[in-house]
Amino acid sequence: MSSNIIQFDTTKLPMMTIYDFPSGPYPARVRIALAEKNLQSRVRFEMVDLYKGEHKKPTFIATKNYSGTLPVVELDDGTLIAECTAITEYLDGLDGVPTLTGRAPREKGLIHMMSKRAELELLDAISVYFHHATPGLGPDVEIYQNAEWGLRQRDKAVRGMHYFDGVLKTQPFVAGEVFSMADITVIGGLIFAGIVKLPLPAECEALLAWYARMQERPSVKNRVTMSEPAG
Ligand code: GTS
Repeated sequence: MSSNIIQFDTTKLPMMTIYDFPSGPYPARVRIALAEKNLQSRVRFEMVDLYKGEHKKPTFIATKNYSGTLPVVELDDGTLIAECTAITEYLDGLDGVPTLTGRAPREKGLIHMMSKRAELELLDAISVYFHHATPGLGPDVEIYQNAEWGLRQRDKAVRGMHYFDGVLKTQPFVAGEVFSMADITVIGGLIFAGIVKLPLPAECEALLAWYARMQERPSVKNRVTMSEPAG
């Protein structure tokens, strides 16, 4: 059977700049997507130091991202795209394989639902825990903290881990039969869990096994250095 996959020449694409923080869990989502799409060569990274609060400086807010978060993609025509889901959509739309956000309506719907759920129930919850109930980015950046809210979000994230464990007991990937943006979002959540030392419950065997498998992927393994092609 002949393959109908058309080789996509990514080197023809213009360069983009990504403002990010190399070890951050949200930037990891975009770094993984870039490597999965084999787009590493089209990117120059510009580090914004979160611990120095560079992402909250008026100039960054005014000229890069109103929300004061990373990552942000700047295209060669000056267009700015923030929000990991939007960035992943953009990168996916540049074509090439694999598809991370789905092609058919049903697949797209499931991937977006599960990715949003991974944000709500896991990644964003851990982020709130980090910023509110731990020293977070330090006193100069964390100007308002509400520890009780942070701890509630930590508990929500642990419930989220059990939820995704249940999902992965019945299917190999977060949104079904293939790797997608939804897997990347859960990976981001578990990277953040590692940073805040929130352990994955031992009984979440399916989630643990899936995460071990995910960490074998070159896109995940090499996300900080971006040193090797996705393979
Ligand atoms: N909804 C945003 C997205 O999906 O891009 C959230 C982005 C986000 O929270 N990014 C983190 C950030 O800017 C980066 S990292 O913590 O993962 O490195 N945090 C800084 C802050 O002050 O919230």
